[in-house]
Amino acid sequence: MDRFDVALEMITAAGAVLRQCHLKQTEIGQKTGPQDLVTFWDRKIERQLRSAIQAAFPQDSIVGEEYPPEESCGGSVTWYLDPIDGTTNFVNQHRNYAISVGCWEGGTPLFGLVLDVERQELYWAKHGGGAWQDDRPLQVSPCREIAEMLLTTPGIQYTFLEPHPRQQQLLRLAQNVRAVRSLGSVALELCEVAAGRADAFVTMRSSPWDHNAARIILEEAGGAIFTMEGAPLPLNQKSTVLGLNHADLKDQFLREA
Ligand code: 2AM
Ligand code: CA
Repeated sequence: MDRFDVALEMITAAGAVLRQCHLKQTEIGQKTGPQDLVTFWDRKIERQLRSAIQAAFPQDSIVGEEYPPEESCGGSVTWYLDPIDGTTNFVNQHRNYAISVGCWEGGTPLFGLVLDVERQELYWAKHGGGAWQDDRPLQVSPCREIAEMLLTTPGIQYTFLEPHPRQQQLLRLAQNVRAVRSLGSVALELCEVAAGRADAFVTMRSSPWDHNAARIILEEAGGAIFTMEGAPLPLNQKSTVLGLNHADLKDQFLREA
């Protein structure tokens, strides 16, 4: 099996485990406080994903949310894993959460998979092969007018309500778009832009495991992704994120935001 097939098999198996699990209160823990949760299942699923990769490709590096990075044993391929993207949704709703698996060779994307676990919908892209939701091709929206755009953000509190250097500009942008929506998952919301159901995405907080799979899907669907400074999105650092249905909108967006 090649890396994509291993990824597909392991994400499908992990999704089945999460759909069937019954989360107990004793399995929910806080990382830095009540707004920052981790569960037994985040860790269990990440261990399961890591084992599958290590068994098939022991030379690869692994960067996941819940465990320290696994250094490369000579290989140039890195996997970025988020066992549950949208842990708060997993805890509060048991829906609107994803498993995110991105695979890169150095700075070159290989493929990304984002599984909407409860809807059993798989978003995926191979570099140069277009973006897909299951067997349907994805295409970003053609919308170019900010006033007609649907803006999606996973974190209303830290993106719009907490003070930061771009807060006033982001508030103005939020007033100027058609509507603002929040699902609570970086990976699923970037896939919403890829699918043309949202036009733009912003967050002041994202980590490599949150966005390194979905960014491949967004770009393969015709979209573009940057930091909120308009710079290329880094691969290995936490960052702000601006996701767009078209790269040409960047300057207009950064003027407004
Ligand atoms: P997570 O569920 O894997 O933690 C909603 O807050 C979205 O932002 C989720 O995708 C969440 O990922 C992500 N996120 C990234 N960094 C965050 C942070 N520091 N605080 C809260 N959410 C964060
Ligand atoms: Ca997570």
